[in-house]
Amino acid sequence: MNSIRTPKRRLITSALPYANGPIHIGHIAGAYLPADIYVRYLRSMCEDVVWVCGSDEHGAAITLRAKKDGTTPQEIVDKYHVEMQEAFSGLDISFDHYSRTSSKKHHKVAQEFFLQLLKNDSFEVKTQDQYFDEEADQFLADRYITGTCPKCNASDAYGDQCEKCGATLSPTDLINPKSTLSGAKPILKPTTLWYLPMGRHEDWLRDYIENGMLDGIPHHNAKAWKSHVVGQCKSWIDGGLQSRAMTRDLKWGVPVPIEGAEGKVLYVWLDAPIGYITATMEWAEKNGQDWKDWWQNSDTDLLHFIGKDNIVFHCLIFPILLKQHGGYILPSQVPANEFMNLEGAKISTSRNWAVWVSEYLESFPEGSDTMRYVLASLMPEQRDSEFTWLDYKDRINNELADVLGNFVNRIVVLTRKYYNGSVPKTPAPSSLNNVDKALIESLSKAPAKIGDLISRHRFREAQLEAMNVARLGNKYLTEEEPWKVQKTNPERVKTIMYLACQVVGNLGIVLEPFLPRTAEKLRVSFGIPQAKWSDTSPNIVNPDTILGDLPILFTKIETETIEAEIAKLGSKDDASDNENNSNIMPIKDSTTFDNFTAMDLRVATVTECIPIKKTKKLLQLTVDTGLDTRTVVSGIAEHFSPEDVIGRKVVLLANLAPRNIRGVESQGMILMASTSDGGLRFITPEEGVNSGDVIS
Ligand code: B3M
Ligand code: ZN
Repeated sequence: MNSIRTPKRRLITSALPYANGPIHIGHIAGAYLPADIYVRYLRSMCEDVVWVCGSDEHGAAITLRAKKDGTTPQEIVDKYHVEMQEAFSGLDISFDHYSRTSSKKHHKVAQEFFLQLLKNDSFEVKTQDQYFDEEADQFLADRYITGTCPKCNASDAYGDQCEKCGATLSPTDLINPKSTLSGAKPILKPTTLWYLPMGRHEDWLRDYIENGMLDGIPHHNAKAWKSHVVGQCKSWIDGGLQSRAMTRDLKWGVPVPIEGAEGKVLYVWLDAPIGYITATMEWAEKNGQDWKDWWQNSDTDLLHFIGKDNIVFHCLIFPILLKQHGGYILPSQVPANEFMNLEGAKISTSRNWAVWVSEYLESFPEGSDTMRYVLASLMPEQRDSEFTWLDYKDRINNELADVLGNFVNRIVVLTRKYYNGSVPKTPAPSSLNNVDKALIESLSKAPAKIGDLISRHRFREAQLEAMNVARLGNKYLTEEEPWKVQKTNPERVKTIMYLACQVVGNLGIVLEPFLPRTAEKLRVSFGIPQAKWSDTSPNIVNPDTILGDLPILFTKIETETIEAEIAKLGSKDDASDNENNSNIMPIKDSTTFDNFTAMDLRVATVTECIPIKKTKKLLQLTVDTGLDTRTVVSGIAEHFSPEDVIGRKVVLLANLAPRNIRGVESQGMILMASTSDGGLRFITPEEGVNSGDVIS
C-alpha cells in the first residue's frame, strides 16, 4: 500500500511529454509503461482510478524547435500532439484522458491558479538585470542562452544547466554568453519577475518527504517511497532551496494575467503540472463526474509517474504550489524511474540514438506486447538500465515464445487432439496427487503475490512472477508427460489437462497488466469474460468450454531482424559534439604472450545468482563451466540484479587462485567491459559458443 489509509480513489498522472519530438522507448519505460501496468491492475481490481496525461506544449524546447524547423510553435505542437498519441496507443498505453496545455481551457485554469497564488502572497516580485537579445528584441531565459561552462569549460552549456558536467547554472554564470535566437552577444537589461521563495517551505517539505507528515497529520507512508526519490529531494532541501522565477519574458506560453505584465508568460513548470488538473476537469466533464473529488478530497491518493529528471518539480515545487493555493491534496507517491540506456550509450534525440516507437511499430506491427514485455523486464526502477536488441531477441525467443507461447500451444493442441477442444471435467479431489496439489497451491497464491508487487511499484518482479505461472505450467507438463500417459491412463490425463487449462486461464488475467493483447487472446480462447483479478482461481476455466482459435502467440526473432534495427541507430558517442574522446581508457603498458596464455579464459553459463548480504556491490554467482559448477563473487550488484544475470553466458577467468570474499570462496572472475559512460556490461559470446569453450 502506498498510503497509511486506504484511499477511496486514485488519481494517476504520467509526466506530460514535451510536444517537440517523437516518443522513444526510454520515455515509455520511464513514466508510461509502469503507470499503465499499475492502472490496468487497479482496473482489474475494480478500484476507482483515473489516469490522465497530455502534451506539454509550452517551454523553450518548443520554441527553439519551431525556430530550427522554420515554423511556428503551434504547428510543432499540433504535429507532435497527434504523433505522440499514436505512439502511446500503438503500445496500448491506456490513459483515461489525454489533454494538451495550449488549449484555451488550460490557459484559463492555469491563470486562475496563478491569481489565487498571488492572492495568497506566494510570490516575491523582483526587478533584476537579465540578458536581452537586441536583434531578436527578447529577454533570454534558460535555454535561449549558451556559453562556456564555468565549471568544466564545455563550450555549449545552457543558461540553466551544463549538460556535460551536470552543473546547475544561472545565465550570468556563463562565460562568453551567446543568444541561441540570433547568435548575438546579449546585453543586460532590467525586467520584473515573480519568484517562488522556496526557502520558506523547507521545514514542512522535509517533514512531508522524510516522514510522510503534512500539517502534523500522517499523509503517506514515506518508507514506501523509492530511496533515490527521497535521496534526491533531501539533497535539494539540505542544499537550501533557492527562489525560482515563475514567470518568463516570452511570447509562447500562458500569459501572466496581470495588468502591466504584457509580454510575460507563466514558467512552463508552473503551467505544466496544472495541466494534470485541467486534464482531470476535462475527463470529469466527459464522464459526469466532479473533478474536485479527485483533487480536493482527502480520500483520494495522487500518484505521479515520472522520470528522475522531473523529481524536484513533482516532489517539491508542485506540492508547494498546491499547498499555497489551498484546497488541494498533495501527492502521496511519486514512483520515479531512473533512465534506460540503449546499446551502451545514453539515449539521445539529437544523435538519433533512440528506438522511436513509431518506427518500431512499422517494423513490428504486432510488436506491442513484446516491446512492453522487454521494457518491463528492464525497467529502470531503482537504477539505470540498458536496452539492447540482442536482449530483446533473447527475451522474446527464450521467454515469450519458448516458455509462454510453447506452453499455451501445447495445451491447445492436446485438448483438441484428445477432447475435440473441450476442457475436461473437474477432477474429483480424491484423484489429485501431490504434484497436482502443489500446482494448485502455487496457482492460488500467484495472483496475490503479483498484485502485491504491482501495488508496491515493483513491476519487473511482478512481471517475472506472472511469467513464473507459465513456467509452473510448463514444468508440470514436462514432468507429467500427458502425451505418454495418454496411452496407458487416459483418465489421469484428463486431470492433468484440466489443471493445465486452469493455468492458462489464470494467465489470461495475471498477464493483462503486462501483455494486454496476449492476455485477451487467452481469455477469449478459454472462455473467460473479463480481466477481473478476483476471478483468478484454480477452477477459472469451466469444464466443457470449447477452446476458441488461438494462433501462435509469438514468432521468434531472427538475428538479421535485430541487426537491421541496430543499423538504424545514429551515433553512439558524443565525439561529434566534443572533439576529444576523453572517456576512453588509454592503452596499458605492453605485456608478453606468455602472460596472456597463462590465463585460462572460458565461456561459462550463470545458473544461479543471489545478492551477498550486507554488501551493496557483490553478487554470488553459480556458473557452469562445462567441466564443473563453481561459485564466483562479482562486484556488479550496482549495475545488475540477479534476474539480469541468471541464464547469461559469460567470459570467466577460470584459473585465478580462489579468494575468500566476504565469507564466500570465489573460484574465478567474470570479465566485464567498463563502458565509456561509466557503466559495466557483460561480454556476451555469440550464438553457438558454449560453456567450456576456450577463449584464446
Ligand atoms: N514536459 C518534462 C519532460 O518531458 C516535462 C514534464 C512535465 S510534467 C508536468 O521531461
Ligand atoms: Zn560543465
